[in-house]
Amino acid sequence: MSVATIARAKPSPFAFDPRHTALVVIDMQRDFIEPGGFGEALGNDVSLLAGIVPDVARLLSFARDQRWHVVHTRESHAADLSDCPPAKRLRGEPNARIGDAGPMGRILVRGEPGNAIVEALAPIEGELVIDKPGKGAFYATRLGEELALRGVTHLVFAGVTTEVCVQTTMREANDRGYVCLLVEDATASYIPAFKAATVEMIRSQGGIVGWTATLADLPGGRA
Ligand code: TIU
Repeated sequence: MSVATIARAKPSPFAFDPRHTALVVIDMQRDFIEPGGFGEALGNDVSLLAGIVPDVARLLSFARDQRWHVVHTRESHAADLSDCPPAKRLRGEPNARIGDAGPMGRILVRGEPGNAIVEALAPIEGELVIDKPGKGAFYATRLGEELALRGVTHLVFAGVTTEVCVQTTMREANDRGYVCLLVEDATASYIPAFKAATVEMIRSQGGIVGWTATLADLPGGRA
C-alpha cells in the first residue's frame, strides 16, 4: 500500500493513499469570483476570492501529477429553477436573486457564462464535475456514488467560500466517513475572519471535522 503523509498537517500528521484520494475543488466559478456575478450581487468584494486562483491552480496541478482523483463542483440550478427552493431564491436583495439576469447571464443557472469554472482551473478530461443545487456537494447529487465507484476514502478540499460551500461539504463528507483535509491557502471567503474561524474550528478538538495544511506542507513541498 503506498501511503503518503502530510507531516505538518494540523492537528496531527495526515496519512493517505493517493490512489484513494480525491481533490475536491468547490465552486471556483465565475459567479463567485468575477465582478458581476452572484457573489458581487450579494454585496461582496470578489477580489478576495480571485486572489486564490493561482494557489488552487498549483494544488490542481499537484493533484494531477500525483494521480489523485479530481472533482470540481459548481453551485447551480436548472433553468426552470425546479431545484431551487423558494427559501433559497428569495434570500438576498431583489437584484441578486438566483435565476435573474446579470452581466454574466442568469445568476447561478446551469450553462450560463457565469456558471463556468474560471478558465485557469478548467476541468480536464477524466475529472468529475458535479452540479449541486445546495451549499453541500453531497446534497441532491451523485457525488457519494461516484466517489464510491472510484474507491475514494480521503478528500482534500479547496475552493470557495470557506465557511459556506466548503465547510458544508466538508461536514457532509466527515459524517459520511471520509477522512478530510482543507488546504488553507487554496480556500477563501468574502469575510476573512470567517475563513480564519472555519479553519480553526475544523481542526479543533483533535480534528473534529478534519485536518488542515498549507500548500507548502504537501508531500515533497512540490505544490
Ligand atoms: N455566499 C457565499 O459565501 N457562498 C455561496 O453562496 N456559495 C458558495 O460558498 N459556493
